[in-house]
Amino acid sequence: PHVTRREDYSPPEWLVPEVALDFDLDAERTRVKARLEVTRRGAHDAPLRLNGAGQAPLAVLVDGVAVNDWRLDGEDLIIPLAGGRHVVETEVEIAPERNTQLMGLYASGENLCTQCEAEGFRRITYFPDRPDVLARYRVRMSADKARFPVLLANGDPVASGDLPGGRHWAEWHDPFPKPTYLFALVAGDLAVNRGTFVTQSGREVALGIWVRRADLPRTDHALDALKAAMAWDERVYGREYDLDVFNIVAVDDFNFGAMENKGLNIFNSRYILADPDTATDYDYDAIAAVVAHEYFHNWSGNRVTCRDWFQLSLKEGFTVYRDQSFSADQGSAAVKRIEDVRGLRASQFPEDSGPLAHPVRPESYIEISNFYTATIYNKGAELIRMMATILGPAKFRAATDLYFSRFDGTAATCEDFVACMEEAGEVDLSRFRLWYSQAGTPRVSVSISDNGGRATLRLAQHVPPTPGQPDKQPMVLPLKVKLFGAETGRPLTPERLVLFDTLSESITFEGLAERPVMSINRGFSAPVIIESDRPATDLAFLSAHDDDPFARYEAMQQLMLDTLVAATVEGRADHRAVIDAVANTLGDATLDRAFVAEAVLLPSESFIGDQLVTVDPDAIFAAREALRRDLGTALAAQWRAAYDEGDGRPYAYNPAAKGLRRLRNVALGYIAASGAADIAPLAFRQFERADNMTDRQAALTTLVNGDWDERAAALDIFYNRYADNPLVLDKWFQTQALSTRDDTPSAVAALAAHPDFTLANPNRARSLIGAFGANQRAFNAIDGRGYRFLADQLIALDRINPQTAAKLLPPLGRWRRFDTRRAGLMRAELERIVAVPELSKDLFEQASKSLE
Ligand code: B3K
Ligand code: ZN
Repeated sequence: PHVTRREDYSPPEWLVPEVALDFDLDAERTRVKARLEVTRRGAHDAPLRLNGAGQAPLAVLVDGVAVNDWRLDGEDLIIPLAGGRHVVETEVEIAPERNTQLMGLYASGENLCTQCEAEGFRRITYFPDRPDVLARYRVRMSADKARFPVLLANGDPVASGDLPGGRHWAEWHDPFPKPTYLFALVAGDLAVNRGTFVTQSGREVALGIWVRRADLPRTDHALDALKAAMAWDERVYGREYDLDVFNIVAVDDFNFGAMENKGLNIFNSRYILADPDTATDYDYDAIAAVVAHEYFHNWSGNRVTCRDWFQLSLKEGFTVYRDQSFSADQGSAAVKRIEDVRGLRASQFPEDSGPLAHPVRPESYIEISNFYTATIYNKGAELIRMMATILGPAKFRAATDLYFSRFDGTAATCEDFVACMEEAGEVDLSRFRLWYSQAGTPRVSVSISDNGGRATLRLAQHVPPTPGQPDKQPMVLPLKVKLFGAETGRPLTPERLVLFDTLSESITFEGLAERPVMSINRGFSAPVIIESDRPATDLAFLSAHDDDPFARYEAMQQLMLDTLVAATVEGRADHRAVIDAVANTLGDATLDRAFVAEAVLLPSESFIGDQLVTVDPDAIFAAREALRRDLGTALAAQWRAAYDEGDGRPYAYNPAAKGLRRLRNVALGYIAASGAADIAPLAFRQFERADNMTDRQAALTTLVNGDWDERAAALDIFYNRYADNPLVLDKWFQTQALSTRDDTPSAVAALAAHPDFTLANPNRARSLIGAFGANQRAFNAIDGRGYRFLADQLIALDRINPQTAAKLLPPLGRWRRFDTRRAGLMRAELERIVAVPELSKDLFEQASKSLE
C-alpha cells in the first residue's frame, strides 16, 4: 500500500477559491453537481488533479463545455487545462444508504449526514481533497420535503423554497474559506433546541441543537455547555464567534466523538444527549468537554487550519489543551488534572511504548485515519501545556494572539505555532521541538541525598527506542519541584521550575532546616515517567502533606503502585502503608470529596502491567483484588460512612454533588471487595432506588462483578427499562464486557450474538469489543479465546467500517509485553488478520505494524 511521507509535501498546483455544490438528495441515490473555480498556482503545466473515491464522473465540463479529454488515475480525475483560470464542473451519483464506512455522505437512521475529516469529501465529489486548499462554499440542497424537512449546511442560510412533487430546496453560504474536511450537510426530520449568544462585540448568534423530536428534553446540558464555551473562549483567549448561526446535529452512527465542521458541528449522540436518568456524571462532563472542544476548533482548526495531515496535532493538541483548561475552570482543577493524567497513562503511554508509537508530528502514514491517536491528541495537549508553563500565562496569551492573527485564514504547521511561542514568549524553544519529532515517553530517574542542611537532587533521563527511532536525544523537561521538611511537613523551598534538558544534572539546595522530602513533577508538569527511590514513608508523608493536590494524588498512586508491583512479583506484600495512607485521606474532612474519591482508587490493572517486564494479568488481578479486599476490610467503618454521607440526597448536577456520588460509589466498590455479607442487597437497593444513572450504573457494575441472584435481576430490569435507548443499552453491554468475573470471555462471546448487538453501529461495537479489549485479565485469558474473538470481530467489522475496526486493534499489538505463550497466540491472530483478502489499508496498517 502507498505510504504518504511528511518530507514529500509540496504546495497545491491548483487552488479552488470558489465552489458551488448542488445536491439532489436521496438515501438511495444522490446526485452531486460541483462547480469549481480553479486557478493555477505558480508556473507549471500540470493538469488539474481532483481526488475521488468510489464514484465515476457522469459529466465533465470546462468553462461550460463538455469535455472528454479527462482520464482517471486510480480514483483521481485528471483534467488537462490550458489557461491559468477555469470553471470545472462535474456530476456524480452516490448512494448514502450503502455507505457503511460512515465517511462521506451517509444515512444514520432517517437522516442523511456527512463526515469528511480526514479524506471523506472525495467520496462525495471530485475535489483536491487536502487541507491546504481553502474554498468558499455555496451549497444548494433539494430533497423530499416530508422525509427531509430540515436541510442544513455550513455557514448561513440564504434562501429556500418549495419544488413540485413534494420536494423543497435550501441554499447556504459559508463566507469563510475552508478546506474540504470542514464541509458538512445534514438532511432529516429533526427538532431543534434553540438558544442565543451575544458575543463580546454585541453580535447575536442563533444557536441550535438538532436531534430527533423524542430526544429534545435531553439537549439542555449541551446547549448550556456551548454557551459557557463561547463565553470562555472570549474571556480566556479573546476569540469571538464569527457567523450568525451555530448549529449542532446529533446522530446515532458516528465513527468518533464529534466533528467541528464550520458552523455545523455533527456529533455522536452520546456527546449531546443527557438527562439524569440516562447519563452519568462522567457522561455530563464528557458532553461539556466535547461540545467545548468542537466549538474551540472554530479558531484552533477552522480559522487557522493545518497545512497537511502531519500537522494534525497543531489543531488537536492545542484544542484538547483548550478543552482541558475549560473543564478545569468549571469545577476542581486538581481533579480534572488527575483525570487527564489517568487518561494519558491509560491510552497514550501504552501507545508510546508499543508497536504503534509515533511522534506528535508523524513522519509517514498509510491511512491518516489511524493517526487520530492519544499521541496526537493527548500528548499533543501536554506539549502545549509545557510551553504554557515555560512561558507563563501572560506570554502564552500573547503568543496565541500572535498565532491567531498571523495565520488567520491560512493552513499552518506545528512549526508556525512553536515559532509564535518563541517570538512572543521571548524564549528559545529550539531543543523543545524534539517533543514533536521524538516518540516515546521519557523516563526520569530522580534521587535526593541529604548532607545536613545541604541536599543534592540528581536527575537523569532516558528516552526509550521506538519503531524507526533507535537513538534518542535528551528532551527539554519542565519539572516543577518543591521540598518539604520530613519532620514538620513545612515547605523548605518555594516551588521551582527546573528545565531539565541534558542526560543528567544535579541541583543543590542549601540551608535546609530538616531532612527534605522531594515533591517532583508537580501538576504533572512534564508527561514523563518518574522513577524515584522514595521510600513508602516519604510517599505516605507527601500523600498527607503536599500542598499541591495533584502531587498528593501522585504520591499515593506511587505508594499503591510500589505495593502492587511487589505483590505481583513476589506473590504477597505488606499492605499496611497503603491502608494507613488511604485511611488518612478518607478521614481528612477538609478535602474535596471528588479528590478523595480519585485519591483512594488503586492504579488500573493495565497501568500495573506497564511497570512490569512481563505482564502477568492473573497475578496482577489477584494482587490488586487482595489489596482491595484488605482496604475494604480494614477501613470498613470509613467506607460505610462515606457511603452513607452520599446516601438519600436528591440528584443535583454540581461539583459538590458529583463528588459525593463519586466517593459513595468508590466506597460501594470497597464494601463489595471486603466481601461484606449485605453487599448484594445493598447494591440492589441502590440500583432500584437510584434517581440518576451514575448511582444506577455503579450499582449494576458491582452486581455484575459478582455471583448473586440480584445480578441477573438487575441486568434484566436495566435492559427492559432502557430497551429503547441505544446509548443506555451500550452501557448494558459495556458493563458486562468489563466484568471481573471468570466467565467474562464466554459471556462476551454470547453477547456478540445478542439481537441488540450490531457491528454496524460504532458505539455498540465499541461498547462490547472495545470494552472487552480493555479488560486486561479477561481479554488475555491464557487459552487465547479473547484474542480469537477480537480478531474474528475485527475481520467482520473491517468489511463494514474499516476505520472503526482499526481503532479496536491495539490490544492485540501488545504481545511483546506478555509471556511467550500469549505472545504467540496474539501474533497468530495478527497474522490471520493481515492474510485476509481485500483487507482495508486501515486495518492492514495497524495489524502489520503491530507484527513488526
Ligand atoms: N476533528 C474530529 C476528528 C476527526 C477524526 C477523523 N478520523 C473531531 C475532533 O477532534 O474534534
Ligand atoms: Zn478535535
